[in-house]
Amino acid sequence: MPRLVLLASLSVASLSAAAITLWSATSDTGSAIGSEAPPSSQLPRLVVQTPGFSNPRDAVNADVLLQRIEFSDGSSIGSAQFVYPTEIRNMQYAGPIDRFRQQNGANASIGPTGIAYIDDLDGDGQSVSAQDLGLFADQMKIVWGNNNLNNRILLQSQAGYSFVVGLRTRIWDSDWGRDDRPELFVFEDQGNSVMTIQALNDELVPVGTPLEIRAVDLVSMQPTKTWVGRWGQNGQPQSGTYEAKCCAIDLSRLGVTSTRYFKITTAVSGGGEASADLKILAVDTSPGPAAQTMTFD
Ligand SMILES: [Ca+2]
Ligand SMILES: [Ca+2]
Ligand SMILES: [Ca+2]
Ligand SMILES: [Ca+2]
Repeated sequence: MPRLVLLASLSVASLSAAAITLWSATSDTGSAIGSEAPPSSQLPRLVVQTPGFSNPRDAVNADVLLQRIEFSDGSSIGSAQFVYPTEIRNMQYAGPIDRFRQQNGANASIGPTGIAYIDDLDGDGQSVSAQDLGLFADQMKIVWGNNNLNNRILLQSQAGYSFVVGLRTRIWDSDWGRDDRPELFVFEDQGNSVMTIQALNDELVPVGTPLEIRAVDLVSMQPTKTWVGRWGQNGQPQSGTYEAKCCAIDLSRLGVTSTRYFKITTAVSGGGEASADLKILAVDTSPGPAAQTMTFD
């Protein structure tokens, strides 16, 4: 309809030029899409259970459990095989107090319940000390060490943060090239935040290529949408829900074939909001390096 309105306002003499302009604009759009890498928004099926709640939106004060990841090739991996983070290092946060916390449903059975602000952990809630940073990193290992998507960290500030994540074991890409069996799963409330992931070697030196995850990369989970809880600044549950969205990353997008350590940074620059509310886990379903290099023996 907009095109018809535009054409009607033009003289007959300019019609063909206008038509060419419209055609080339359409063509440019088409070629831009065609030359892009495959969309990063394709997710495997992420099977979530909410014990005791038939409607998953009612479970946001309880457990929201990721039970299984089903890949497009028909394989699947259960929660017992998830590779959780077991180290959080180099925690950086220079934002305001009462804005950065761990969170879980008040009635959850998996993970520590309630909320805990980073600034409070040293007993002095007026500032964020080096001790706070270390204690929060310790708590993150617990919060991120389970399959309850309701148990996560949450930031209500544009100040941003950064830290290094160490997985329990090294994970290997399922295929050295780009493939649709991702290894890293990033969950974020509402999918409206920007962050950068940079793979590191075992000496924590950057390797590969930094990957920016934008809001458009964080998409609704399937086969069903998943919801997590909201809490007010006073620590009380709020009505309503946040949708938990996900970005699934093939290791090739980080420019590596395996990784154990990676750095997460949220920065205000880049046009998105920095306040990522996060949970991250990994899977390792590859045959492993020995099998992949066997033909060279
Ligand atoms: Ca403090
Ligand atoms: Ca892969
Ligand atoms: Ca790959
Ligand atoms: Ca968010």
